[in-house]
Amino acid sequence: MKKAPQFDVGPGGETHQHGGETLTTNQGIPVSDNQNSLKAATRGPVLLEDFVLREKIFHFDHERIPERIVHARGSAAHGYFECTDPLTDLSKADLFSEKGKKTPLFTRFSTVAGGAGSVDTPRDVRGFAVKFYTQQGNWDLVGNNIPVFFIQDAIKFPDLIHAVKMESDRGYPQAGSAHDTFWDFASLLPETTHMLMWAMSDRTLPRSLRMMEGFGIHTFKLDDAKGKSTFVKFHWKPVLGLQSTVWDEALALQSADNDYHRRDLHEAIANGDFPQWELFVQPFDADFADRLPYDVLDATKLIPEEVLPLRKVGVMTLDRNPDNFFAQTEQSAFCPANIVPGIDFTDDPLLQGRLFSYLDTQKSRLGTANFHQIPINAPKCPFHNMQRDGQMQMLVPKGRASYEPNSLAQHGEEGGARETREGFVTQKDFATEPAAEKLRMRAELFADHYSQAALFWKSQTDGERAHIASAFTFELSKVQLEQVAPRMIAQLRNVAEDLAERVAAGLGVELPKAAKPARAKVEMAPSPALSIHRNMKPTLRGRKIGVLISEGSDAQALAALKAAAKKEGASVFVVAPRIQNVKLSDGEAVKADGQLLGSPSALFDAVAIVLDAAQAKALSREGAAVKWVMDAFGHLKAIGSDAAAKPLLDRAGVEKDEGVTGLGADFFAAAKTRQWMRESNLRQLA
Ligand code: HDE
Repeated sequence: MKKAPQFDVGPGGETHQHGGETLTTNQGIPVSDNQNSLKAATRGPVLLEDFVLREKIFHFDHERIPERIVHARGSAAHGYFECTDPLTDLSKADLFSEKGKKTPLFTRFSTVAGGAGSVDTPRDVRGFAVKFYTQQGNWDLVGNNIPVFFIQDAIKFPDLIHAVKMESDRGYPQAGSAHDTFWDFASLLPETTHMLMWAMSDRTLPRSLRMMEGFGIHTFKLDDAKGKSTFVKFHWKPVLGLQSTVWDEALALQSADNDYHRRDLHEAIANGDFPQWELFVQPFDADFADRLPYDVLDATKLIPEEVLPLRKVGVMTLDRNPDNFFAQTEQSAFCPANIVPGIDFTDDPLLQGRLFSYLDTQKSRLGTANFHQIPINAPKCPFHNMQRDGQMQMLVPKGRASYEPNSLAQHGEEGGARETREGFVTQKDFATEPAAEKLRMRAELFADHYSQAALFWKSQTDGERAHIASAFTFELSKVQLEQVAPRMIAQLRNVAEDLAERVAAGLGVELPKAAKPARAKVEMAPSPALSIHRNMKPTLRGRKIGVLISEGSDAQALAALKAAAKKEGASVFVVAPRIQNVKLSDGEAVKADGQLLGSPSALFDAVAIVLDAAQAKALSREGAAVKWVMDAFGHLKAIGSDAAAKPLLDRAGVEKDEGVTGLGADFFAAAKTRQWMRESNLRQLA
């Protein structure tokens, strides 16, 4: 008989089924026929006795678990964190203790509003959750790609999410905030204003998960070995630099590739182009916090890098795709309460609410209090305690000691694990007074809703401001409740008059009276670090160049383009009207990577056109080719071509500018950035 399936433990501690050539049931019984159910006669009926059929269908019927109530759509990868600059002066956390120390981790990126099967590219905040498997237990830094949040107090979270998700009666829209209930809620809650500015900026349209920042958002604490605590904010910066798409391009991507971000992450890792982020901290003490005009326990506020510089701690590298989406990405269970000695919470009321929410949700999603035993969630250091039993218990705790204190060890039996001085200790919270009364209140400075929204606006380039004003206009244009847009614009007047005016003009409504602020705004100096345009890297690393070819394309020009792109660290995707057998000028028949109709230029960072004159003329009568070029121009991308492509460029309305180049070095220089100067001629932004 052939070998039965074997199980072993993978590099991440997961159990793999492998090696068995014989198909068996879950009980290990070899299966003789996987094509036909067991019937009483050739034409049936099917017999209840067919345990092979029943087991197979039973298991299939239970394949799904509840999706996450928020952040349902996500993509993840394994990797490691390498400490480059130890933090021993501030924290006793083991992962920050030594230069070169590596800690394995699992990172999941997500959108917030859409269901698990929704598209990757709606305008939405992105989750950025990292599970560090440290030697002192798991630390989950469950953050977002925006450094602030919509609300200040956990009690408003269900309202926020109910407002943004599909409307309760009609079940739409999926994955988008441009609808009545979201803006009804947001316009009534001025504390959302700062985050709305970010949400309406290009931060919510990332080009790639690999090209976005991440933030812990809340103020946390670091505890050193002597018991001293320091406040801290956590920041991730992508080594590839920040990069976003433009709105029209994001819309095009929704039809071009529903899995745009998931595919991009997976392919990059599969190709050995491992994405990396640097981890920074912003440490500060209580005196510093007291001097700020805002409250560091308010998650709608950030501390500009220019006010408090970042200190680098290490680098995260994602170098391994999940082996199985369900077992790892879907079953991963993050929890902000997973913390290790050396890192600690603060009294931020949003964080405090999160500390119990996530355990709860995992029980309802994964069905058992033993979800921590699922390999992706289990610590990679030893873990022992007196907890026992429960559904899906996978461990086999030995001995009688499931209580403590016990004296079994003194009498020669296994006594079980005990507490340690090295264990997690909550440091005295030096920031807040012990509560004199029990209050349902917020601290005074939480009432400042506009200072940092204005700071964000001031810190953007003109082009970015136009995008923000246009996004507000677009989203509010979708709102049918007439009271909402004026109410929102009334809030925006407290952020910046010109923003409010532009949105009102864009919607064609009268400028309403400004909303009465709960607290006067303070002036803050602009923070260039908050702009994407100012923080993009002029690089082709990690970027994709689309090349349009057809019959008779110049083989040499194509080869030269590919070689130059490779040198710059970019990948090349060849597009042709037909995939197979595209005969180049030298007679060689090549295979394209994608067909023109299914590979719109929105998928690429820059495009090149390598066509002979006859083909360029023929394609100028082909809608898909004209749109390919027109969109590349409209999405502010570099377009490289030679003179032969002119009929196609003309038909697509391409006007000569710095981004419309030949096929040589000029193309590669232009391709490293977006052609922002083009935008004001192309669309009427608010
Ligand atoms: Fe979450 N959040 N959240 N959240 N959150 C969840 O936990 C919740 C908040 C964030 O890739 C849920 O496992 C409450 C802020 C990410 O699996 C749930 C509050 C931030 C992820 C939950 C917040 C986040 C979640 C749903 C207000 C940025 C995805 C499924 C107090 C710092 C993690 C799950 C992953 C997931 C609750 C606010 C980020 C329901 C009650 C602020 C990245 O427990």
